[in-house]
Amino acid sequence: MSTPKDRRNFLMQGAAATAGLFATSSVLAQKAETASSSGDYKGQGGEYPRLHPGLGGPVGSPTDRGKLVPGLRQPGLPPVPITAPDLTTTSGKMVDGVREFRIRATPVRRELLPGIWMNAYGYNDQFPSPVLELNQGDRVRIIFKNELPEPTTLHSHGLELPTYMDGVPFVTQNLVKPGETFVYEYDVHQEGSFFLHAHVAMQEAIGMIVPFIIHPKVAYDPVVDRDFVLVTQQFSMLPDADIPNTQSMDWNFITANGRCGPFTTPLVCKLGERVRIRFINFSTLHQHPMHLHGHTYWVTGTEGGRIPESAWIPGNTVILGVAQSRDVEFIANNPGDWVLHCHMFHHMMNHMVSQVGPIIRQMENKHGSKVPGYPQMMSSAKWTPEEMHQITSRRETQGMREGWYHGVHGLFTLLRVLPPELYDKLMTTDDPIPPNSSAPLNPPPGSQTI
Ligand SMILES: [Cu+2]
Repeated sequence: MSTPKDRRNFLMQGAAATAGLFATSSVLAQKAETASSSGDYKGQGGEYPRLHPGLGGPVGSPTDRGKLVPGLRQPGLPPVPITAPDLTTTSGKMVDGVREFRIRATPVRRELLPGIWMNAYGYNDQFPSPVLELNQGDRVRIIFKNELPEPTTLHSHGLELPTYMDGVPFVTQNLVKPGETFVYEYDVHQEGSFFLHAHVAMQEAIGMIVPFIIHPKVAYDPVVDRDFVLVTQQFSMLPDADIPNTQSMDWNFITANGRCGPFTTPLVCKLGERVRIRFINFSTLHQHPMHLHGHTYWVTGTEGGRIPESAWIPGNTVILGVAQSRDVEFIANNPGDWVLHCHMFHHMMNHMVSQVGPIIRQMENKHGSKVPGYPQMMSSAKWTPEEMHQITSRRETQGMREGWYHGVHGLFTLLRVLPPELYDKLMTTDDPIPPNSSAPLNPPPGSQTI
């Protein structure tokens, strides 16, 4: 796991790698014109409202829908470290100039929802794996130990490396048997949102993915203040089972970073920041059109790395094909709690049960309750107070609208865009924050249903 010392070293290396290049960059001059943390952005190419929604400059201009508006972070710093809600991150350890990670393939139990546990495979006893962070240009060494009861390998998806490091059983290497260790080592010249995974279909279907984020030598321009990772997966875990059926062509749980909504932990940022979200889809069968409310983002990267600015696409829904990654960026200039979810309707459920409509209504009448079991009993409406407490007691959810969790299911999480004072109170103190502190932030008079 990443220790504070590891993280400091990682940041220092990044700073050393980038400082010289930044000093000669014309980006610096442009950043100097950036507005302070309050007020609109006024810089080269026009204006953009940082604290409220707005189009910015004309289509095609640098401030068009916030396209090239930088974050509030000072220029010249190394890339901002990854935030992966519900996962850990590590930048490994530098050993004789090589960035070294120790990865163990392990059985793991994961609580997808309060009280609903899945037995799966992961790495370093986590599910999904810790997120690995490294720098473009690193030589990386992955000391990979197999602690599973079956053979496996570790494939580096999309990396341009020597074939004998590619981790494909039989084609490029022998299987790594239980208890054995294999060392993967190669130079990394790419940058972007990559991932490693087992290269055996049944093991992939039971969750074996390692997010592998390669930061560029020079922080991308425009600079972001937040860099989130969300890994999407799907599983078929039928009633009375706690192991996903990896042969199934069906599914009933879809996860973001190993949890289902509303147990997913919200992404939290400050109003006015530039935010990047890196989506990685490691689902067995399905695309996920990931939709963000209240904002327009630009699609800035794929599993192949950064997209040139001229080819960025604006939108609010980006399709993640299986084994694809997509990076999106935007200025979080619309305060409030915004859902971020897959828009395939059956992916907005847990256990294939909608939280609205006839099934739920049936549950609430005395006849429906005579049929216990699947799927009637599978609803947040049936959670115990202790299980509900698991949902509502998390710090990142404090201050949201009361009962918010009834509207968040399946491949669903939230982006919370908070005024700086509320953000600081939430994330840097333990002060109680009453419900309805953030959403709606400013309900216009008469806007409520009567
Ligand atoms: Cu989906």
